[in-house]
Amino acid sequence: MKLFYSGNSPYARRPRIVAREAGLMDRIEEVDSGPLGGSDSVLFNHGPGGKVPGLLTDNGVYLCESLIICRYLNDLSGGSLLPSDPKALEDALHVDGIASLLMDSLFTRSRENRRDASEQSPGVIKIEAARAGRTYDELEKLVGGFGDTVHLGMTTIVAALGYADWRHASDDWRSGRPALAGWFEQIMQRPSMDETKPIF
Ligand SMILES: N[C@@H](CCC(=O)N[C@@H](CS)C(=O)NCC(=O)O)C(=O)O
Repeated sequence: MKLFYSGNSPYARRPRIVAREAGLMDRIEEVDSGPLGGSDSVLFNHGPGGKVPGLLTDNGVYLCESLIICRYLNDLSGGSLLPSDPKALEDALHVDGIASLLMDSLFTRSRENRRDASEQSPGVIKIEAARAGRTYDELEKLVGGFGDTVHLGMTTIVAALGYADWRHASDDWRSGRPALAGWFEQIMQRPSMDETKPIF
């Protein structure tokens, strides 16, 4: 399989962590596809999106969208990154949903911040900053209930918070959220998290 990514993409980081945690790296070649956005990108050989991540399966099928790729990798590993207990599964999906919306919110605001000033929407920036703040607070409440076993929701939190450190350092998400900060520091010791962290 080939996993198309770019170095600091939080969306691409998700399946990159999942592939490592699921023990699938011996079956995956990671293809650095940056810089993104060019009309001649190699990504257009595989579909209309031109985005990372993308996964070319051994059957030659191209999968896009981080959620779908993570689901596929989890299935390939026999479901190693989602609990089988029904209530624990709901809890893991609950966390993955919240972390996903944090990632979308952070990404939307970052893209807005990088637009030319004449094209920026202060309204969007304000709405997304408030959404991110609420989401950090919710994760602070939830993190105490996490066990030691890594699941998909945790991988998404790491990708989102790592992106926040890069693009939204002024959010200072650790401030007033000691449980989340401590959990993040701990989980970043794992090779899967460390090897994929953004460089800035
Ligand atoms: N919903 C997509 C979002 C992926 C995405 O927006 N990736 C960005 C990089 S972080 C990208 O490839 N941007 C290139 C472009 O917009 O042309 C997912 O979950 O995979």
